[in-house]
Amino acid sequence: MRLPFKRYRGNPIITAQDIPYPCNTVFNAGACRFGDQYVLLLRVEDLRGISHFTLAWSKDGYHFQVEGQPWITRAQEEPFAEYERFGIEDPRITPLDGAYYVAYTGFGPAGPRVVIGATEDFRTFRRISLATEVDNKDAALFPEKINGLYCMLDRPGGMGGKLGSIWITFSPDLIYWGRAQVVLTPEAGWGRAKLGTSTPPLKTPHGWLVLYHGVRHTPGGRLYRVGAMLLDLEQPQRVLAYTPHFVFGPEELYERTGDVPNVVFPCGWVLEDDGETIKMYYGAADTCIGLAETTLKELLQLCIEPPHSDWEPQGF
Ligand code: BMA
Repeated sequence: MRLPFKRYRGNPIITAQDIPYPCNTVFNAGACRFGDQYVLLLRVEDLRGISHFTLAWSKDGYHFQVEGQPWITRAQEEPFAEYERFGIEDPRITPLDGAYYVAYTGFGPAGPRVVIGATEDFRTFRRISLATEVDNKDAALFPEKINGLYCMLDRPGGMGGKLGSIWITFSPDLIYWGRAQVVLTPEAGWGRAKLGTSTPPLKTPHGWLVLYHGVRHTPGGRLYRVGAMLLDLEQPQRVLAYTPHFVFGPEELYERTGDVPNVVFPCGWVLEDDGETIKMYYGAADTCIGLAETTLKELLQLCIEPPHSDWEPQGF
């Protein structure tokens, strides 16, 4: 089977050399369109090993100009400061009601938890809530309210070697979250150890399309790959179909080697104006950023299996 994503020939599109100040690595970026520009919210890890977010801008989605200094750094104000002391990681951007919401991982002494903030202009950023308790990451908001509630995918549990599943939770105000339900759990094979949402849900006539990552523990370390799932438009806790096999995995040298080898980790994607072409931005080996493209049609065609069926892998 041919996997649907084509890597950009100029990969990696952003490396630590492109950051105009000293840093260790740049990876796992949120992505969206803003006006006539593509925006990446880069996770930059500084030389202390603590991550912050820096903006990068592009007219064509391939060539990015990185801003001269960090945009969002660890919170100074409580209650956020306590939970971001070890840094902020893996932002997912969701345009919603005229604002751009960012769900990210706040990392502190008590563990990782999900933080939500927002911007209207990519200049000022306000933190809204500590949306989950600790031991939770990989969160992304849906781009509209469903049945009057904000909806968010997240991944409670999954730390310290525990199996991790994708969950959904609901809120009237982005602060109080509840009615949580499990969405997708690990199965045998490529996502045996953990699953987590990768990209914010994209609305299609067939359902909410979401990329998710699956982790497999191997004797050589953890292997991070990507699958796709389709959620019901009205009841987004329902998985209509998914790709039981991965659709993207580490192949190239910059994905195979780096601070954490064998990792591809998308946090953002952009649907082009043609309504078909998708640009997926992903962290490679926790060291740099790659871009791969596909079409909506190809991804939807691969989401054919109801989850947890007796699908037998072929050709793997
Ligand atoms: C996950 C997250 C990501 C990271 C990945 C691979 O748990 O922490 O930020 O890219 O591990 O190291």
